[in-house]
Amino acid sequence: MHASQVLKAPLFATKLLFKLKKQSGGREVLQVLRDTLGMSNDSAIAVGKKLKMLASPLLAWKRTRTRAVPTRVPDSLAVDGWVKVQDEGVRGANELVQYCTKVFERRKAEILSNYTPPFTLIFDVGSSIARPEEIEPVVRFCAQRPIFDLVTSYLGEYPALGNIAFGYTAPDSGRIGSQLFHCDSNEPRQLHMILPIWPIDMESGPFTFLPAQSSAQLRKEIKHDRGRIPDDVVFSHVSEDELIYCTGEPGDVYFVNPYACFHCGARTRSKPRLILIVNFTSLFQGVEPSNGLYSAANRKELDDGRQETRFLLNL
Ligand SMILES: O=C(O)CCC(=O)C(=O)O
Ligand SMILES: [Fe+2]
Repeated sequence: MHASQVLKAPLFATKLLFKLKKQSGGREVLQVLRDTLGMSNDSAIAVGKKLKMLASPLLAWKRTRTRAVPTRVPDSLAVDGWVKVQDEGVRGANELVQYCTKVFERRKAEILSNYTPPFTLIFDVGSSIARPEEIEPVVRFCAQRPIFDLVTSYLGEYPALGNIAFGYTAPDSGRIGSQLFHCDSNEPRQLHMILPIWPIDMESGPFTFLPAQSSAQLRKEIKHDRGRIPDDVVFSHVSEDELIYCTGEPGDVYFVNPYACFHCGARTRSKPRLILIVNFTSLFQGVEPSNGLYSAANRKELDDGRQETRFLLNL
């Protein structure tokens, strides 16, 4: 190590501490631990999470006191990292579908002209939310008790909203990026909520995943740490009929842990796909997304005073 690096270290550490206190800085931790010191991705994100919790002990305590939540986690979710919602009392899925369809129709020309595979993201969330009122119905849907409680029980802490991806994919879309098998390797305890806005069948590129137990086995066999995996590698270890395809009708709701389950999607063939994928995650996740709702500068505009919403948005 150079003398100049040694001198800079305290400044780096101080800046990092301030970032960690604001639930950011995970990328820097990863860079040092994984990329410089050679730690595995999993260990590095675990340390990142610990550091964030240590930097905000009161907040960490508040968000992990979840004993009051009565919901039992269904077996398939507990064991295999996924569930298709049946009759857990979830309301408003059809209304949300109608709403999303309307948004698509209203902005169709712009969405189609901006399209690049694997999808155009229709809600514009970056470091701030371009049109907070546009995503308000989605946040309200996520904050309803059956969903909030189920996710809380699974995560073991109150969830924060990460990305909300309302995505359009044109037919015959190809195979790049998230169309290849991968795990979202930033946080072990997270869930995607997957909702078809248009009907999804095998022609319209369903979200496709390998359940958690088989994924764990595959991870071990190929010594996977991170990154995308070519199909031929996956299928030399796994039979195609082990995969689960999130096909279905508008308003169906799936939950899948995208860390525990290898997945890919948007491999459209003859039909386009319109889907809503919302990520529920830990506020202290090892590596934070650049477009997470819980860190968007103007998320306060979505505050409706309800406790669930406030947890989801980190208000
Ligand atoms: O487009 C898809 O179905 C997969 C997207 C994906 O990998 C993800 O949301 O984590
Ligand atoms: Fe993914």
